[in-house]
Amino acid sequence: MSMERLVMHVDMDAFFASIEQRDHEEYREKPLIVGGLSGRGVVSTCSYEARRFGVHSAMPIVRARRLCPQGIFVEGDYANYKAVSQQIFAIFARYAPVVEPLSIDEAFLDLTGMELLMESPRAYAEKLKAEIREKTGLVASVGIAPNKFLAKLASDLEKPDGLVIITEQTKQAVLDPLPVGRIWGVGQKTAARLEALRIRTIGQLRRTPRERLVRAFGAHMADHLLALASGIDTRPVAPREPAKSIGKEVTFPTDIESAEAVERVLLALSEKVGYRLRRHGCKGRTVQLKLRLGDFRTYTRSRTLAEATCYDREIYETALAFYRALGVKQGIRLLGISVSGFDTSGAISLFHEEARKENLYAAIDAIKKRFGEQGITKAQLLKKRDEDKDNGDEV
Ligand code: TTP
Ligand code: MG
Repeated sequence: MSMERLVMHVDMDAFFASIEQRDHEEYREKPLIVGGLSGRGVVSTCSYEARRFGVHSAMPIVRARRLCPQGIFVEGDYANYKAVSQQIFAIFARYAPVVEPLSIDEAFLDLTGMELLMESPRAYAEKLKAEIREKTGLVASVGIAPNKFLAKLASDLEKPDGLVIITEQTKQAVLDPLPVGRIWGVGQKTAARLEALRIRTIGQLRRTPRERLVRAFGAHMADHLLALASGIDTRPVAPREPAKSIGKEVTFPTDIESAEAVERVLLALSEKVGYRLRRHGCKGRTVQLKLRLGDFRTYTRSRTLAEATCYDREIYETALAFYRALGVKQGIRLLGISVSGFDTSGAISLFHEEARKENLYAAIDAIKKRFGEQGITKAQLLKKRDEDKDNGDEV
């Protein structure tokens, strides 16, 4: 028999916007929208005051302005948000032996076996919320449940400033009336397919005969849906293994010859690797170029930079210098770039220049997140993208 688990999910309320409201008195209690303000910019997030107008994350800024003309629009300061995130994670680390970060403002904490150390789960969550408020001036919402799916659902149920506990005894009553879209991993597509089967709520899903779901979704997906609809989720809370390197390589359908083509590929690869580094909050000191000729002879060159980087430009310039130094004359079959030697401190430099660069890349990344990695690419990569191969420990 397995021991009942106790999982906590913590998610900050309107994270970027709340930090701006904390730091600028004139933004408080106002509809505040944080996002890229350029023509193609999107909303990163907005204050709850702005949400009343229908504004939400990933919405084009242009549309947000139309919905909420009286709103205050700001670009945001990514370095500041990252620093606050580190403060919050330092607090999490003192509340649970195992913390699994999910994003810049949310994490799972495994409290299993700690029941005797706390007055009650609720009191423990209240203490955590109070400490976050005291140390950062910000508000978190918390969910506690026997598994990750229910804990994440719980933290969202009474946002902002929520604290919801779901138990084995209450889970069915909580789940049944909710729309299927609230199931983790059920996106608009799956929800529409369920809707076509006249399954709208989690309760209806739970009571659907398995065979019917198997016919529509296959056995694997059917079982997954039924388990979650019953509030069953066995995934453990696991600290992320920190990646050791992040890289990207591409094999060409036909060997490439011209220096111009090589440079274009190196630029595209640098942009991908830079984006991934930033998404994982990593900076690395060592940049490596891998180059394989048509006859399979393979060369790698790496260099350790004076300062760790996560920026496309620096990665590109290093890789390009290696390529030029190699003086290759034959056709090239494969090119790859990776960055390793990560900064463990994760500290963000406070120098102005550094902060400016981080903001610029944060804006680029918001667009990539919205439109996929192809959203912004200065270089045109080769036609045959499916030949691309990832390497490194991309999470
Ligand atoms: P979320 O936790 O999804 O959103 P939130 O904290 O702003 O609001 P909520 O109260 O609903 O939790 O994301 C955390 C931060 O990540 C958010 O403040 C801004 C950033 N973000 C983006 O930049 N783009 C996005 O599309 C999303 C969803 C978030
Ligand atoms: Mg949040």
